Amino acid sequence: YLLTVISVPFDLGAGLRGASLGPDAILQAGLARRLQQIGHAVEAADFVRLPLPPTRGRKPTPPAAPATAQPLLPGQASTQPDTNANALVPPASRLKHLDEVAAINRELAHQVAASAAGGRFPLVLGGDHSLAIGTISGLAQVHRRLGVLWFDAHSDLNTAETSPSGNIHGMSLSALLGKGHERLTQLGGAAPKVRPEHVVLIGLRDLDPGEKALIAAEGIRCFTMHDIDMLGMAKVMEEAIRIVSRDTDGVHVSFDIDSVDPVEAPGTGTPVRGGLSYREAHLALELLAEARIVTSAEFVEVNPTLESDGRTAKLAVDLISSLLGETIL
Ligand code: DIR
Ligand code: MN
Ligand code: MN
Ligand code: MN
Repeated sequence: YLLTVISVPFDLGAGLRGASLGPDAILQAGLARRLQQIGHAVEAADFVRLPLPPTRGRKPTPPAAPATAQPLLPGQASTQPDTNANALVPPASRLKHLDEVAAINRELAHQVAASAAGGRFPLVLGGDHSLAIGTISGLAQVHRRLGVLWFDAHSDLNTAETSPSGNIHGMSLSALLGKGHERLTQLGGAAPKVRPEHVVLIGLRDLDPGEKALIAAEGIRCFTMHDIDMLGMAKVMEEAIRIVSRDTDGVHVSFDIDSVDPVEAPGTGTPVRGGLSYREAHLALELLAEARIVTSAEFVEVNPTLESDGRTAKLAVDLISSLLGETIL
């Protein structure tokens, strides 16, 4: 591969700060040297680092809530009528840091599209998972029918209406499927960026009610931790590879490090027990490397502030290496 390694130190899509330090932690854990050992020629010019979007301060004070607003219970959709004008547009207050998320993702879509259009393999280092909106929107400019493998403890299929948190990293996949706020769905091109039949989710174990409803309504293929326990990762990947390579012209791996069990990946903002083992995660990516179908990838949600020994960034380097062809023998 001719790689473009795109670092995006951005974390305003997540509920906790700190994933912005993920790219540097992954680079400091020795990514470049490992890629060279595998045989990829990576030069300084192949490493791009996005600047943070211009903001009026990292944490602007949110506008005061209207006096009639009721606090939302987790998972409860608002029953309040939207008093400001258009009831079809969810109040921006339920999409935290929408301006910043939109700005960074516009720039990321640009960079990814340029890399992919030049026949290169874009490798995005996050940053939080809201960045998938920019990555995949950029890829959609080059791949008309992109397959997506989404490794995650969560499904990231909320919208402003269903989100219990307002954090956009929990809404990125729905936005890419054309569901949600138009500033996310229309970013970097017309919606949808991917079709539900070309998407596979792997590692799921923490879903919100609205996400389950969307999975059922759209018929999105999911391999939950239960399925992985029952079938084994080899069988899961055989099926997943078949789905994402059928009638597609490229395959993207969107890897949320919280898909891996917190024992191996404690440095992440929303850890959930019962995740992929070290070997299950590696086997999945090794099988993808063997299948030679992957054309781009992103590794997100590494938050080095939540651990002391850097093991999650090191894990990310190991996983990226497996995806890009490192073998045991
Ligand atoms: C939750 C958590 N479903 C939300 N999502 C996370 O806020 O929408 N996604 N952590 O990675
Ligand atoms: Mn903001
Ligand atoms: Mn995610
Ligand atoms: Mn997640």
